[in-house]
Amino acid sequence: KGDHGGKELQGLQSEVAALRKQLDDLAVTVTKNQNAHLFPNGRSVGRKIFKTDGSQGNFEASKATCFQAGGQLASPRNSSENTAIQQIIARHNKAAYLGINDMQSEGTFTYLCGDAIVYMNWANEEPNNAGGKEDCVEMYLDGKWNDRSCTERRLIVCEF
Ligand code: 289
Ligand code: CA
Repeated sequence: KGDHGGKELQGLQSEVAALRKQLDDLAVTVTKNQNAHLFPNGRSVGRKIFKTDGSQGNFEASKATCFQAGGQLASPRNSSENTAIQQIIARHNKAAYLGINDMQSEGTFTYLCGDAIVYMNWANEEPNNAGGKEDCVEMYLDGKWNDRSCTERRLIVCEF
């Protein structure tokens, strides 16, 4: 039998080394592509990507645009995500609707999936349901939130 087993092991080890190199190269390519895609209208936080195409729409139009793109309206679940969206809208100098509303039950804000929100960043004295018709949520340029009528025109920011 001789050194047959040793040769086989060597072969496997060099195959593993080649695969590891391919994986490293792939990681470099992915990072480079992601940076290109995020420049200048996107931000990434963990595995989430927030991005605008610069267009505007009311809440329903914004929701549809993001859904058609394979994502959903930006729905910040922590302060890092909130900051990422805030950076995008500040760059465009336009407020944006978030994927959050209280259409189902006044005063109970949920994500589009229906779950209750786990993070909030309301501006002072918000939400106030002004005029009794503010079921959507906009993010101001400073990152603070205001409940607002769903029929305004706002920057469309999606998450993927
Ligand atoms: O129609 C009321 C809105 O324009 C906003 O007016 C004021 O900024 C505040 O009362 C906000 O809460 C309100 O959404
Ligand atoms: Ca309000």
